[in-house]
Amino acid sequence: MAGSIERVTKAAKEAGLEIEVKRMGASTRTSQEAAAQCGCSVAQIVKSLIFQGETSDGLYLFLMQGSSRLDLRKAEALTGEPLKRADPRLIRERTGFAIGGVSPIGHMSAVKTYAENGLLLHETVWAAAGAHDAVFSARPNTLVAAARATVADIAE
Ligand code: 5CA
Repeated sequence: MAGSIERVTKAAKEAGLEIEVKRMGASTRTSQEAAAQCGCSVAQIVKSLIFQGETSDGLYLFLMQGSSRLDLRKAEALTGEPLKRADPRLIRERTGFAIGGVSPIGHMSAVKTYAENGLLLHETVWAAAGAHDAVFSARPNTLVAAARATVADIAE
């Protein structure tokens, strides 16, 4: 999507996070593909999962290790409402990102964000930068701060 990478770069800058967006020239749509391209473990890939509140209609972003699965019950306990997977078209409309390129930062409108505590165990993590072949690396604590994410135990 036009301007998506620029939005990520701008959001990083505004949060005081220095990032270098890398176009890999091959798909980084999935955690496995991204790990292969980045030469890191799947756990070091940040999955950006978007869910929608059944009651509020609002979107939530869950930042997970690539190797983890979101525990929906834990997630719903945090959000205080039942959650469902957001429709890809809705994700595009509200965040400005297409599935496979959803970034932890730079959304068109603010999204309430939670981060898996296990992400902080890594020295470096890699996240999507707004396109299906674009990534950036960061220290997890600075990325979590830039995303204004609440760190929690949300993995299965
Ligand atoms: N670029 C990589 C990592 S840097 C990436 O975006 N990975 S991801 O895990 O954050 O994004 C893919 C995720 O999108 C999948 O794990 C899946 O949870 C979600 N997804 C895939 N297809 C759909 C769909 N049809 N509807 C909603 N979510 C989907």
